[in-house]
Amino acid sequence: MNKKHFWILALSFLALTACGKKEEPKEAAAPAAAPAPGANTEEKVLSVYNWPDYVAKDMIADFEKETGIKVNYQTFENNEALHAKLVAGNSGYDVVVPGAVFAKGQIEGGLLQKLDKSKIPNYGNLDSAIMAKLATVDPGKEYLVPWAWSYTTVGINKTKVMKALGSTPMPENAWDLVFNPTYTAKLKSCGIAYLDSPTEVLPPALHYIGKNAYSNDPADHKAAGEMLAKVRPHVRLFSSTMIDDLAGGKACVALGWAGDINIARSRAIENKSDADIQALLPSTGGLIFMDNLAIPKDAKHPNNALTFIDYFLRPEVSAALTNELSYPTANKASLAKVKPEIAQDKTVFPDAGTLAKMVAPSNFSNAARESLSNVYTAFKKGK
Ligand code: N2P
Repeated sequence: MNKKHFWILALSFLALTACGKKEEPKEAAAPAAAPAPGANTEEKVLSVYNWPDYVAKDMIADFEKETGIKVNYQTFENNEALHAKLVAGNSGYDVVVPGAVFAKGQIEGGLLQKLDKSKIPNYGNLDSAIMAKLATVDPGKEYLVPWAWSYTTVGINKTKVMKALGSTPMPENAWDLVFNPTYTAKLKSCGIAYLDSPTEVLPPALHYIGKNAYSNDPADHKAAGEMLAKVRPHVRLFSSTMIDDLAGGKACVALGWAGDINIARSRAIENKSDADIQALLPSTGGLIFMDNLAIPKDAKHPNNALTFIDYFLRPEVSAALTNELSYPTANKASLAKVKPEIAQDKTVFPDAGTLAKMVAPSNFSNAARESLSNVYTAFKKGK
């Protein structure tokens, strides 16, 4: 079975399980037993570095209360920013959350440390099909525990988009809304926002022009850059605050993450705005991503980090992330605790047919990342 199909199968299994919510959850592994006295002599502090809007509201406070470990929680905006910190070393972080697209190189580059699974009793709650697939990024499954996954796609404020398009019907392929000048020229008026990093924008652009989304070939990157140059004048924002930009009306179209687009949707509803925000499922497929908990090589508090990772793997803790922020996790034991309206939302847990069309996560070579970065910088500058 090729790479893509293995991922799809693993994720569709999860999606199906999430929908069949009838029976009571089988009792999952009991919460971690406290380590034997003296086992963890680290100072009771932990530095966590995660993406924004990616943690359930009470998780950190509950963890601190229960364990007495004080958490210093900080956020980064893209994989490139996290990677730069890891490469520089002495980041001070004990837990980081790299995307699979960067994690392979970070493991190979010696930037992460092996996880002592004897200190993660809840490890068994992970979905073995997804873990088997993650082994292509993390051979031996020694370094990563998945945090959450979703896919990069197009999000819209439907009312505004319909108005801006006028007599032009919605395209069959939603990627046209951000990459085809016929549409972007019209949507410019209500605001197009892109994610802001080479490895977020170039893979969908490559996919759109019919190339491998994770091509290492500079000629492909150049071709994607040429396509992007045509829509550059129509792009209003390179956003690291996509939730607010969509919910607050700065943008009517986003090249963004489905999870964040769904958060924007909920936020607009809470704010009683009339914005009808939707994550679309492009006919040619979105791009699946998976972000993973990992411990930097030089972390000062690896045992506290393992306690945190194990805490996250409790079914109810993982489920809170899915329920509050509409991001699925790889915690199979959490699925029975996912609210039915989330479990049944096809933009959160796409059905098997939709997943089958999506692009599986992969990674770039170091040389490719440099070429992507050059193409991206030129794209952003050009106007
Ligand atoms: C932030 C989610 C980040 C996911 N809300 C992108 N890898």
